[in-house]
This record gives sequence, structure tokens and C-alpha cells, in this order.
Amino acid sequence: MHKWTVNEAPEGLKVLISGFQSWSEAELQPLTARQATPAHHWQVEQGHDPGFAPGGEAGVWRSHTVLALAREDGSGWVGGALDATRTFVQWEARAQGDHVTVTCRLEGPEVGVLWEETPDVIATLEAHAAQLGAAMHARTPAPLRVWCSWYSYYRAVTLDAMLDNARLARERGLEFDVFQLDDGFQADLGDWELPSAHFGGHARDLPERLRALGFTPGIWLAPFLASPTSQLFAQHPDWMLRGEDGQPLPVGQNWGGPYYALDTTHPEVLTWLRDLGATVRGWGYTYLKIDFLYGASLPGVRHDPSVGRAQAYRMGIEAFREGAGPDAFILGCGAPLAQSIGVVDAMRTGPDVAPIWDEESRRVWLGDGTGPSARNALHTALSRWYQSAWYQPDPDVAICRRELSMLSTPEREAIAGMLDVIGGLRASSDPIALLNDEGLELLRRCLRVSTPDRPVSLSLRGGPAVTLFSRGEF
Ligand code: 9PG
Repeated sequence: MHKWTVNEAPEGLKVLISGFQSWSEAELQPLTARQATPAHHWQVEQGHDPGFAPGGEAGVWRSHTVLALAREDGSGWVGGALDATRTFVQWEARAQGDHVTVTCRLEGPEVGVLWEETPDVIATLEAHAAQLGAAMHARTPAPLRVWCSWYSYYRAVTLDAMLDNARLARERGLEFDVFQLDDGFQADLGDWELPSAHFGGHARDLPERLRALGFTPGIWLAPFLASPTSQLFAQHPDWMLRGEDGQPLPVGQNWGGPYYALDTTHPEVLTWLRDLGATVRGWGYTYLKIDFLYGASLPGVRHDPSVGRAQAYRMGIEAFREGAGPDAFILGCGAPLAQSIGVVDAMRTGPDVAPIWDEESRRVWLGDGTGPSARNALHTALSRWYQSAWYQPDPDVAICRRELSMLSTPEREAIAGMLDVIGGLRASSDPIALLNDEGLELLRRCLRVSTPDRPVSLSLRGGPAVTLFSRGEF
């Protein structure tokens, strides 16, 4: 463990943190404030690292891979790491009277750690991020414009809905590169090759028809998960990550119950993951959104106990990449962030968007800012701007429709403005038939790719409040 003392009054400092995985909070806050701590254990499993969860005391802040302390004038301190391939780099800043104690714990093989005082926190953080990205051979291909089925059809997606939207997008001249099928086509978690009853076909029937319309076919998978009701689990109960009690470890609550994660230190699991990547590629999909990846990285009992959990995670994503091939475009989601550099092309850098601005009940009262809302998604992705040196950031979809949405006009406009600052992927999930001329015009604006910018305060006249930071405020 590394330890430093910062001889500075905590009251004058802000702390910038980035949580464990895509959906965890990333934010700039007064150091003396209290980091949000989820009220329920499942919120910890699904949104944080249970092995290094938020501190829970006023003045104690935890962050993964990087952490910064900043004075009002923009000077301060930046912590970073030289490698995160097989190691979790866990930072903590602790306000203690007239000084701050900063610690950095490494879980995994020893790696170099940086802690620097700087006149310009933003520039130094960007330099650290670029250094880590280069050391881990970051992939940052050109960003893509994606239509994704999730945020309007959810699990009820059908083959026909995909094709209807693709046809309409073509007719309206909307410039999507990719049409991506999300969760709902499969019979169960883990049974990717068996269709669900409602989908109206098989996922392998879609790519050729999407290509004929001029789109790259994309598909969603949660390759590390298995439902207790799946054939995968029935056939291979020994492939699961286990708890101390020897039972398969529930790694979250969704899809109507708990679900398990695969043990990626098991050689048969790695072969299965390689085959899965090759199978969906063989169906014709070249854009692969792989989700709920955190499952393979949680603390638990593994087949090979000599492999640490960061390394176990890395072995899993590398096996999938090998099967999918070097030219597949892989988007990570719900994923440990820095440990994915060099394997994924793009990464979700915030929680899910939803057709509401904020969900204060969950964020404020249940201490969980990882839930779906436009505010949570954009705020988090903005606070990770420097990670564009690690992968293409995916701030999640814009919502341009008026129907099936509670977003006001200024809120929809605010989303467009923030997407422009975040850069990276551009995506939408709106049923094209629901978009009137104003919606189509806004969507066209949201599909305009841009390079990531520093998140200086945007002038959102009449728009909703969101805590952005500027160089001046820092
Ligand atoms: C599909 C969705 C979409 C979405 C992903 C992810 O904590 N949870 O229970 C939880 C559920 C869903 C979720 C994130 C967290 O969304 O981010 O884009 O692909 O899965 O199920």
C-alpha cells in the first residue's frame, strides 16, 4: 500500500473520483462531503466493487485507477497508474483535521503508481490517462452512430421491430452506421443460441437483412452471466463463480431474480467464451455490445485460486475478443474500466439513460446514483472525459422523441449539448415512427460525431441543473 500526506486544509479542496465500472458514479465533489453509499447490497454488487465499495463517512472518498484533489484555482494533486491489466488500483482520500491522507492499494500484481502535485489538475489527469492508454495499447477507432433497441423496446424487442426501424431510418436518411439488437432475443441468460418465444425469429436471421439496408449488424450479449434457469447452468454448474459456502454466487438481481457469473479462470469457460465470440461473428454481427462484464471480476472462490480477480476478468474479455476476431467492434458495458483498455473499442462510461431527467428517490435517498436517468448518465460520462484516451466513450443514447418520455424540451436540448462535449459514440433508441420533424432534426444533431472536450460549463439556458465543472471552478 502506498501512502501520502497532503498538508492542506480539506475544506478548500474538491475530489474527483471514478467508480469501479461503467455504471458507478464518477464526480467532482467537496472533499468534506460524504460519498454516496447504496442502501441495499444488490446496489453494491451491480454498481460498485464489493471489495472496495464507497467509503460511507464524510470526508472519505474512494476511486478506481485515478483520483485527483483540486484547489479552487485548478492546481492540486493527481494520482494515476502505469498499468491496470491485471491489477485493481484502489485510491482513497481521507480528510483528517488540517490535512488529507491519500492511500493507494493494489489488488493484483505490483504496478507503478503516480502521485503528483501540479499547477493544472485537468492537464495532468489527461496526461496520466494518455500514458496509461498508450501503455495498455488502447483501441480508439472512429466513433460509430448506433441505433439500439433497448431504450424503447426493452426485452419485448422483435425481429420485425428491428427491421421496421432500419427501413424507416433508411427512408428518412438518418445516418446510422450500426443497427444493434439488445437484450430480449435470447431464451435465457447464457442460452444465446436459443431464441425467446416473443422475438419472432432467430438472431442469426437479422444480419443479412440489416446489411441489405446498408447497416452494420450489432448484437448485445452478457457473455459472463448465467441464469439459474438456463441450460448453460444446468449443463455446467461447475463453471460458476462461487461464494465461500461453495454455492454459485448471485452477482445481482435483474431479469426477475438473481443471476450467476462464469468463473473465467476455468479453461472450459474460456473455450466457451471464445466459441461464443466466434458464433455471433459467424451469424454476421461485427458490432458486439458485451454487458454485465463486472460479474466475472467480483470477489469469490475460483477454479484457479492463484489468479487474482482483475486478471480473471481480463482473461475472460481476451478470450471473447479472440473468438470475435481483431476487427470486430466491441463495446464494453457494466465493465471494470481501466482493466478493459486494449481489448474493447468503446466503453459505456455512465449508467443507463432513461426518459426521465433524474430519479432523486434512488439517487439521494437510497444513495445510489447508478440508476437509469438522463442526469446520471450524462453527469457521469462528463466526469470521465479524460478516459477518451482509453477507448471511445459511449455516453448512451439520446432521447429525441416526445412520446413515451417525460423529458422537457430544454432537457432534450441539454442532452444534445452534453453529447457534443462528451464525444465518442452517438446512439439513439427512438422508434423512428414516433419522431416528428422536430424530433428528427434533434436526432440528426445528436448523431453528429465530435471529439471529446473538457467539460466546461455549458450554457443551458432554461435547462436543468447539472453539476458540471469548468477550469475556473476547479
Ligand atoms: C439490457 C440492458 C441494456 C443497457 C445496459 C444494461 O442493475 N441493473 O439491474 C441493471 C439492469 C439493466 C442495465 C443496467 C443495470 O442495463 O446498460 O444498455 O443493454 O442492460 O438488459
